[in-house]
Amino acid sequence: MSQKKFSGAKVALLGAPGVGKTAFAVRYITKRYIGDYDSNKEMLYTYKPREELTLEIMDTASLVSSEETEKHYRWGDGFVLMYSITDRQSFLDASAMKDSLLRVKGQDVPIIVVANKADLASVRLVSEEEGSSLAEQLDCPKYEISVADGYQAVSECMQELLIQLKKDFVKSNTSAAMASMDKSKSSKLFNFKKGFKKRISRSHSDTV
Ligand SMILES: Nc1nc2c(ncn2[C@@H]2O[C@H](COP(=O)(O)OP(=O)(O)OP(=O)(O)O)[C@@H](O)[C@H]2O)c(=O)[nH]1
Ligand SMILES: [Mg+2]
Repeated sequence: MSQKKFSGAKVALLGAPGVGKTAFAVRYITKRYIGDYDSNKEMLYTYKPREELTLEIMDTASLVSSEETEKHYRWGDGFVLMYSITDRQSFLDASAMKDSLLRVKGQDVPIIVVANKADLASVRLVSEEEGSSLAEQLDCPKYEISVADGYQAVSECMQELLIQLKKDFVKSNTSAAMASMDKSKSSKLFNFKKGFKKRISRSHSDTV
């Protein structure tokens, strides 16, 4: 059985307005933090974290219809679900997105929860425990980070997501390969049975 190589994936950044999705994408791709970004604008980036791997990263616009949001869910192979620890509504929005995402993609979807703006802990409005409970419901890791503070944490988040994406790719490829093996086995068996039947009916007609 020949195994396909994991060579790319589509990642969508999900979250309420102002949580830091664009800052996260720009930090990951350029290692830089600019601080002021065009708000609520959908952007699609292509990025190669290493030679043999191409990622499409969609920085989603947050103020879109539920049909648009569902399109993002269907488009993505993996997801970064973000909220800001300083914005309670963004946490509630992330929880609601979790429910609709699970409905569309199922429980095994590759995902990480990112609680951003940890540098503003003095004005925190979402506790660490609440974030962990959201991640538990998704059965995924949670990272509390500050995109503003540095590149390292953003890179670790994406490395974890890439591990999940690769596992998911291997799993779906293995089951596809098994299914096609089963199919070819059963068609071989079918042909064998057909040939066998022919031989029997021929030898039967020889005897009469
Ligand atoms: N203090 C702090 N500010 C941050 C951090 N990350 C992003 N911001 C700021 O938060 C604001 C919103 O960030 P964006 O990246 O534009 O947020 P967004 O999720 O893309 O917002 P929309 O495009 O409107 O949906 C900007 O002023 C950023 O500079 C962070 O870790 N700490
Ligand atoms: Mg943005």
